[in-house]
Amino acid sequence: QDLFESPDFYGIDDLLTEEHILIRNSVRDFVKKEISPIIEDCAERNIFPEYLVPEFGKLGLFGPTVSTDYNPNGGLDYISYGLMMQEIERGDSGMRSTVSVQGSLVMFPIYTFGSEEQKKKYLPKLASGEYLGCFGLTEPNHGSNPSGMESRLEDKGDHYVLNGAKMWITNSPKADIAVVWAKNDEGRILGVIVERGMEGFSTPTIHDKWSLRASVTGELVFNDVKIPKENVLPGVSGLKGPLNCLDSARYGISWGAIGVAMDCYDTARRYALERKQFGKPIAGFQLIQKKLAEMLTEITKAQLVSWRLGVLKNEGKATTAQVSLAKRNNIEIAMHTAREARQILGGMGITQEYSIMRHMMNLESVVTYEGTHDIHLLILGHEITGIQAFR
Ligand code: TGC
Ligand code: FAD
Repeated sequence: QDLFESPDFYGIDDLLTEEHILIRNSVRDFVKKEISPIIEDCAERNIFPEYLVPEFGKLGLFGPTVSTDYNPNGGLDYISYGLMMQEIERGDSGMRSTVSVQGSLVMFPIYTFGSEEQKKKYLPKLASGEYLGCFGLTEPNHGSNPSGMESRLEDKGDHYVLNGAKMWITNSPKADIAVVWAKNDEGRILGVIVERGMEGFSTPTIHDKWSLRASVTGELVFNDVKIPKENVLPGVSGLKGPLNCLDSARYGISWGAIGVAMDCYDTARRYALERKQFGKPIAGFQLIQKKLAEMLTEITKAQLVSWRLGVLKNEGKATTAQVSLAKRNNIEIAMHTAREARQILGGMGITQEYSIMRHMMNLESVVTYEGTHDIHLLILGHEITGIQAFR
């Protein structure tokens, strides 16, 4: 049963508009009714609840910042988007993965770099959830360093031929389309839209994950796939194409991590008030209070970071390094909160009766994808010193 009560120690709600609160509450309600009741079972059985994809579309979760010209539920700001991610990830990081890949990594590049025909053809179907998309950047030999990618687009005059492989791709086994990044004959990175059914294109599933078990992850394999020239994203070339998309997704993840931390904090607080040892509720012991006080402190700081970053994004001023700080910090505090919350629950903390252990396992992916914890530290180090320490 989902009894969640949201902590709001610094009155962050006062910084939100009525529309923000309405959006936040409708997604919170959806999570309570549609995600919380099924998610432990899906995670245990390693099942992606695919039937929720059109429901996410109806709720307006896909690409909310895309203009209403292509998305009837679009035209919203980045705070609305962040609040959606917070609520969905409170339900499960894998559900937020599905939503943020579709919105930030598939719709965003088509909307930002695509031709008018591409926008009209794909965006409405992605917004409604009729199509599911995925984003192929990482390769078996190139994760943190995508500039080394080996996937190739060979120019054959009226079309390209794509060869190569992508690894660890969220949604890939179920996706109708993939936005894929590969190098052309000049070694320049281009984005192309690959459709399921194209000859030579396959999407094997990656099995046996202990993390994000309710999300589906796979490979993208390209064997001489003929790509029509009209499937190339005309508006960008170079690594800045995919990195631009990542800025949007990483921002959303910074909010999502707050949702996880809130869920763990709230579960631990309620449990500590009910559970008695040595004749009194464990919430009455100083060591438990220290854990809860520190959790609330970190959640409050994280809320302020993401809210301010959202305002900067709305003004078009947010920098990559600011996004890195928020993603890195908020996942770290979510991981710490989850670990401390699990301890407050004692033995019960490792069971499926509570969401904490599932969140803990999920966060191991969240701290790795969209740039690892240490890569974000190096992005900040670069910003601070002007010296690049990646290579
Ligand atoms: P570097 O030399 O720094 O930059 C290359 C070009 O890109 C430009 N640039 C950006 N442009 C827009 N937005 C950004 N955030 C940008 N950052 C850099 C830069 O100006 C340059 O442009 P130009 O015109 O001079 O070519 O690149 P580098 O090769 O040194 O790499 C930098 C580094 C390591 C930070 C970067 O490659 C990186 O972020 N690595 C981490 C890889 C990563 O995050 N992969 C994520 C894969 S997708 C994923 O995980 C989805 S999970 C989804 C889910 O399930 O939720
Ligand atoms: P590596 O890059 O091999 O890194 C291994 C370790 O080395 C890390 O600790 C890293 O921080 C460290 N390291 C690397 N370089 C440096 C350096 N210069 N200095 C110091 N330390 C360094 N990718 C997509 O393109 N699309 C997706 O949809 C997608 N979904 C994913 C879903 C899941 C569940 C997971 C786990 C991953 C997903 N990824 C996706 C891939 C993800 O982005 C990569 O796993 C991530 O970027 C790290 O790459 P890697 O796993 O190859 O690790």
